[in-house]
Amino acid sequence: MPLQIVRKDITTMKVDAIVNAANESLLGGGGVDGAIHRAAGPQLLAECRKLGGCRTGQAKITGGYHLPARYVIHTVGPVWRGGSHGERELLVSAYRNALELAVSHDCHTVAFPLISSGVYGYPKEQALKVAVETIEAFLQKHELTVFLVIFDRASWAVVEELFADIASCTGEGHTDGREKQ
Ligand code: AR6
Repeated sequence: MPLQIVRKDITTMKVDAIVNAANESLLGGGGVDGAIHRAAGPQLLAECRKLGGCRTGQAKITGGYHLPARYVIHTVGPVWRGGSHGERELLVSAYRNALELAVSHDCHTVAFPLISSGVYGYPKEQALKVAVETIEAFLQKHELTVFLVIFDRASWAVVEELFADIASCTGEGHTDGREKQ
């Protein structure tokens, strides 16, 4: 199952790497970033301090410390500024660079949150489409299992709307039907 969309808290995912939707400082924040730092413990922030930040669309990797995941891949999605400021390209780049880092660290299972769709304001439906398209394209060329982890009710409603035609939708999580093609 190369891409699965599931409704969970990403900090509980038992995968090789979880991806953090961070900011350029890499020094923590709210949303999924705050949840990951809380669950990983203070050693994560100590390692992040040594990384010198991360530009939007780029990605950096650290240990997972107290998380079940071995690694945290920190990437920075774009702030939504109306859609004509290169937001899509930057979001594609954030997913792609995180996936490349996962492969170069021999990860076989990776979990992503819906990057930029919270505090950074990227419209949820568009954020979901970019995530699915970019991950699917990457999986054409790489052996990897990817989970797209949806947390909040509003995002899950968008998933159900966009993928309503998929029979395997259970309400707990479902498989992106594209793999059946
Ligand atoms: N597991 C999975 N997804 C989660 C979790 C969780 N535990 N918690 C929240 N989400 P956001 P952004 C979802 O705001 O938009 C931070 O302060 C959330 O429902 O975390 O990329 C950073 O430091 C939403 O769908 O990230 C940056 O400053 C998605 O994760 C800024 O926010 C992304 O929401 C980044 O903003």
